[in-house]
Amino acid sequence: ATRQVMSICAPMISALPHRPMIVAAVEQRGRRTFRRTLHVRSCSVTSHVAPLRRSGNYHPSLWTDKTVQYLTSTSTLQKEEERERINVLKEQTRRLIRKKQQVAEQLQLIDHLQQLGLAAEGRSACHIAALQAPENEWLLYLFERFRDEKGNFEARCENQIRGLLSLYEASYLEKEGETLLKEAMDFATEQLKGFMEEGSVPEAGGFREQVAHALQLPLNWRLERVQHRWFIEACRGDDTINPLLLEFAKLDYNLVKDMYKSELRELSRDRLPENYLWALGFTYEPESWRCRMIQTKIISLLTLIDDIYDVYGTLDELQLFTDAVDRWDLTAMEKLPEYMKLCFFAIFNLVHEEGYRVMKEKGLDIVPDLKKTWGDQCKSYFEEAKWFHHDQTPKLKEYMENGLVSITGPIILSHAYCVAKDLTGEALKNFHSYHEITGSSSMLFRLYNDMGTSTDELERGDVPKYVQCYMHEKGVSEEVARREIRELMRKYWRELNASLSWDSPLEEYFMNIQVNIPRTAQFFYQDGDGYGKAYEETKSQIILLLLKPIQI
Ligand code: 0FV
Ligand code: MN
Ligand code: MN
Ligand code: MN
Ligand code: MN
Repeated sequence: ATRQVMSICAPMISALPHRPMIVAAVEQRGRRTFRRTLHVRSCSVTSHVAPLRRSGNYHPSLWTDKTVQYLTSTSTLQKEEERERINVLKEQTRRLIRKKQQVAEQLQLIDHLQQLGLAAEGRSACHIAALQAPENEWLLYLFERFRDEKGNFEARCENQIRGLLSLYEASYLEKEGETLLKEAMDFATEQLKGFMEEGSVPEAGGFREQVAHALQLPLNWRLERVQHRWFIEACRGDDTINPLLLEFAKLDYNLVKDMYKSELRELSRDRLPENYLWALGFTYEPESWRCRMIQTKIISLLTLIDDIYDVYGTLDELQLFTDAVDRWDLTAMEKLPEYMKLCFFAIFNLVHEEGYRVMKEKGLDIVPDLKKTWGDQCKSYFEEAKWFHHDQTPKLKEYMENGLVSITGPIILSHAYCVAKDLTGEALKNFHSYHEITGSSSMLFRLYNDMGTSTDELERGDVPKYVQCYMHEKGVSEEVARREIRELMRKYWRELNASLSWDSPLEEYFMNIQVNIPRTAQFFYQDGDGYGKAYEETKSQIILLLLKPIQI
């Protein structure tokens, strides 16, 4: 049976040699079996002349199924002890929060909890009105204080620099039209850079390193879980952080990591730590495990399907596949080329399996929404394939309308929404109203991806991406295009920040995913294609986030 499945999948495998394979039945292939697969294919090709296939030439998988299966967790006994200790620390943290009366102190505490990966603790333990004030009054207050002293930083005490650092981070929550925040951003950036250059930021407690890290990239743009790990390590000697919190954070981090490992082991037929890292970027909270599981699966499928549309499929085949998914027509499967059948089946099963579960647990039918989003996804891929095969460069507007779907933002958000723990009938009915306000998140995802991947994509033969469409339409150089696109991304960030404040039973969970999509994209694409080329930063972060515990 395996042989049969392998021969069915063979064309798919040979076209996409180094992209992840999702189909459960396909066994793990090392390089050797891989060659055998190719051989199987060449023996089983039917009479007609096979079309000339292009290849994506991605590198081989870095993580074998064995590695994933042998991921070990802490022993149960030790885990029990750690849980007990965590409970004590949790109680002490709560007391700490209650004790701090000054808003400034509370804010600092909340900030530490967030950066240490204990945000849930901060949220459930207290509700600080100041944090929820839409005008960010506390921030303006902070800024005013600096403004009064502008040009008068003689003292340069560490506290002032810390204040500036908070101002800098907070200013990235700006929305369109908040000129004061923009001023605050420029001011704080300039001041902090100046202090760094003249060496007046103290080394002690890793403070200098913290400032350099912040200047490199603001907190609001960072992948949360990666930042937690970094922060826990970076603040070891930092005496402004309560040692209780630090101990709590380390124990909690390691325990939650064990949970991630068991999720990964369960998914391992898809064997893709990289995809899991995307899902973890979208939502890291232990209670969102259901979302991580389904995201990892759909990302595996989407990556494969994207490559079929980008590289492997002929336009006729793609038309068939698009129609089949659009109509959810199982009988259309007969007409699909062999290599597409399993793929179609996998989508079909995934959607119905999840639909079955949600109906059983909540009596709600999520299947129509999921079907629609898969249909839209394939149609957007198909649009790009047509541009490519007809050698067309779309108008920017046209490219983007399509591109913010093809990048998978909406499909990811739809699945996140539908599997939400707190999904209600009311929320499901309102699903469509959320769709529109998620635009800036998907837009940023597309732009981060295009900025990071389009050079390689063009080389291997792909549709012109935003950078190229921009150069074409505006008649500017690549350098200018990239500079202006970076500005545009700032605008979408402001738009995204502004959209994060509507009411819904899902509010917090869904909002977080929306903002985590561009953060995760920024992480993967900051130095080029960190997904296609996953052996550097991506690999070392997988090791830190999923394999290597924090030294207590
Ligand atoms: C597609 O990248 C791809 F593999 C992504 C976005 C990583 C997997 C993550 C998700 C599906 C969330 P590629 O640059 O090939 O995408 P485009 O749309 O440019 O072909
Ligand atoms: Mn692609
Ligand atoms: Mn594509
Ligand atoms: Mn791309
Ligand atoms: Mn591509």
